Amino acid sequence: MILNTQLEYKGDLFPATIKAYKKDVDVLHFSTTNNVILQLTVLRDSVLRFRYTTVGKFENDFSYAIDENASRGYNHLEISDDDEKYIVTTSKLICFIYKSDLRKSIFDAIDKSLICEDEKGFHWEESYELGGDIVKMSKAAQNGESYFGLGDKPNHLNLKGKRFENWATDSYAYGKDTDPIYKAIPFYTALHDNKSYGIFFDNTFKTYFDFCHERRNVTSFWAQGGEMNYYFIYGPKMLDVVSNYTDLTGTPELPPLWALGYHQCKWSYYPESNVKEVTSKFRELNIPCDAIYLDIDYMEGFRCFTWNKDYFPDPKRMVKELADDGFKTVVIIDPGIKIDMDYDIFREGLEKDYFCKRADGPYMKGKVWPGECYFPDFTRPEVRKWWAGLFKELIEDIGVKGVWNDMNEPAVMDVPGKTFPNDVRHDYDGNPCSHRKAHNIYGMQMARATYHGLKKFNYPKRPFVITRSAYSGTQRYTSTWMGDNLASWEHLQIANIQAQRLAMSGFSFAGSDIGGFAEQPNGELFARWIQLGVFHPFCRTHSSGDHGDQEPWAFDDDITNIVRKFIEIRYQLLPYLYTAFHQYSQDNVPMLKSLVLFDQDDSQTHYRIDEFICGNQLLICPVNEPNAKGRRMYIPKGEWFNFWTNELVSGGKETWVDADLDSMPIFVKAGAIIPKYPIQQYVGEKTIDELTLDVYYKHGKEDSELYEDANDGFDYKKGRYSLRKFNLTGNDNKLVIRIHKRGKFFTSYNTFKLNLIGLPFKVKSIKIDNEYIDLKDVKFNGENSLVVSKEVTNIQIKG
Ligand code: MIG
Repeated sequence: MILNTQLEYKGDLFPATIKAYKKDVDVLHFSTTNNVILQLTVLRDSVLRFRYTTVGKFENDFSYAIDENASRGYNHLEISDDDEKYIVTTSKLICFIYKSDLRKSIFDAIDKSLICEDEKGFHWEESYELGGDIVKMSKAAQNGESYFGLGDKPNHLNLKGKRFENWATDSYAYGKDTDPIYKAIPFYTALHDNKSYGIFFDNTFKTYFDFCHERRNVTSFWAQGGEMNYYFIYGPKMLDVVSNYTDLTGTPELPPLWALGYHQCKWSYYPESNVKEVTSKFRELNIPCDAIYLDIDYMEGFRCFTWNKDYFPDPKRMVKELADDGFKTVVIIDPGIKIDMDYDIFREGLEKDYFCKRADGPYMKGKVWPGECYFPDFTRPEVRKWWAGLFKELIEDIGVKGVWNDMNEPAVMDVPGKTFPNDVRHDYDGNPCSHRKAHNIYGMQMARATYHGLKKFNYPKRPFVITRSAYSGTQRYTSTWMGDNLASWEHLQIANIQAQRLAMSGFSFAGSDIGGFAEQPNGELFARWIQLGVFHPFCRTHSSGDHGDQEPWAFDDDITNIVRKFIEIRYQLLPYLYTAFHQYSQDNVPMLKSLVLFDQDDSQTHYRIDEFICGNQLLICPVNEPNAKGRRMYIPKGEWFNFWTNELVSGGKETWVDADLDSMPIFVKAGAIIPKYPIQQYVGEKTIDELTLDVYYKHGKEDSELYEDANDGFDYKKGRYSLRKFNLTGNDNKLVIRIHKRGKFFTSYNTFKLNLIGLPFKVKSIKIDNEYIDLKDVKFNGENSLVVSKEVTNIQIKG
């Protein structure tokens, strides 16, 4: 019913003709006769930002996602026009902006091919109910186009044919295709004609993405409010698209190395004796483990920053004893603060007015674990500062090493929508708004505040934070997990997809609850899940615990042995994983690469979901089915060595790979040099006095890297790191390795032990930095191994 006092519903509205154009260095403004302005910013030759207003004036330009250190600058920018259009040219892109309707077409500047084109382009609907616009964008889908990304969607890796929603949601026991779940990461990459581009729609309201679902030839995205504000990122390599997005939204600093170890968690380990029983068992059974988690029951009535003294009479002593045994203690902290006048944190929050309020003034009251709670407005800088300060005792005094932020979607029990009502007010860093706009970044701002607290009080050591909810950019502050999954074979597959998808969405430091959170896996499923989990950047077993135990020894001895074997492989690969983390942190390279990201030119890879590359050179494929003795998988093009047998296989085809329960398909790229540590029960248990390098022969060239530093602390930022680049070149009777070192860090070891794998010739001479070495010093016991000084720069092996 439309009353005459109401505004007239106008349906979709469109920009009219461009009437004015203005250039301000790298920012171009196109204004239409109906008050629409398109602001086009040329951030880089391959990155354009498009921002629209429908009221002739832009609001304050503010984003939680964009990293203040994002690189900016182009090599070439030229603007011209003809009767029909404006033409913006950079060294990578050509963008047409049509004068009649503001639509755009974007081309590759080199071969002039069409990359992405507006269909209706920008349009909008006025939101009479809430004010502002429902902003929309539609693009013509290109021939054979595929779509990837969007964070944590538990769906097929290739998003084509589907519609998604971004609204952070607590999703206990979600299933395949449940949408949305915990995170909102409105970034996707598209791929057609071997060229890839990405779109990051930086809008924190509820957003939607439709990939040829509503209309087969159209891709569209829209939001319930805010601005049409998106970044167009061109590759043409998908890896460059992902890296550029990651550069825009940031990467984390290096985590302490122990955070890449194995973590054990359960809801809940208590009292202290139970915690100790678990940690002692790891040491007794020689299963490496670096972190132990305390879930909500460690608190006094679920009050954040308190301890239940019946269960944990002396937390400082316990944390110290655990630390002496190599365990880092991580504790959960939720956002809800219990309404309780005898609880100092509640009183302080109330007095200082730090809690979220409803539109008309009352506090936002919601029920969570502690009962009725108020919730800090983490979108206010002074509240974040206060929150960070609350960690002083926990970290500085008690010695807790990591904090786990849960329920920060934010989750509220027993209410429709399971979150705050839309009218709740937020500061949004001085841009006051309702929960409609702040919902998707609430968890991010909580994790950010937590990170700053840990960074401050754990200094000079590095902080470790893990969050459940996230928006684009959250990866700068914290690691993440996929929330409450389920102990099923299907969920093992989902976990694999989610970790890959998060990595291609800028968020590499992620892992699933190994074995499944809800319900209980059998030993076989747990073993298969561990096998996958040890190749995820974050590796933690967690379970709700109400369906039985889920520690490595909770099944039978065979399973325990398999679990140990794979966790040991992870500990051996720590320098490899750490190097991958460094490449992520420093160069924006995702730590996991789906095959499509690894080789987009091979169309076989576009629909593969199980196989992925961990780091740059390990090809992993989990076994997702019960009773399997192996599986079929796709080996990407190139030459690969079977990790177990060192057998060489040529890729570009599907093949059967044997993998009994104590094995899984793992391949190493030919030419790779894989650094390995000895097995340790926890990071730092042993002084590393020799580093192993597994050198895989290749006919041709391959580059590898090894990054090392003190494994904690911030000295690496002052140049105290060591980065070695290995260039390997092989032919029929020769293998040459050149090593180049950078950085001022001195490793604890002086020698490398090289294992030469797959040499097609018998070694006749070895020359190291121009000196021939006596072959008697080389062990040839089926495996060629050779010890060299870590300072060597050139190794020549001849047959
Ligand atoms: O309402 O803290 O996803 O990892 O163990 C459940 C208890 C709250 C949900 C988390 C889960 C955690 C659990 N939490």
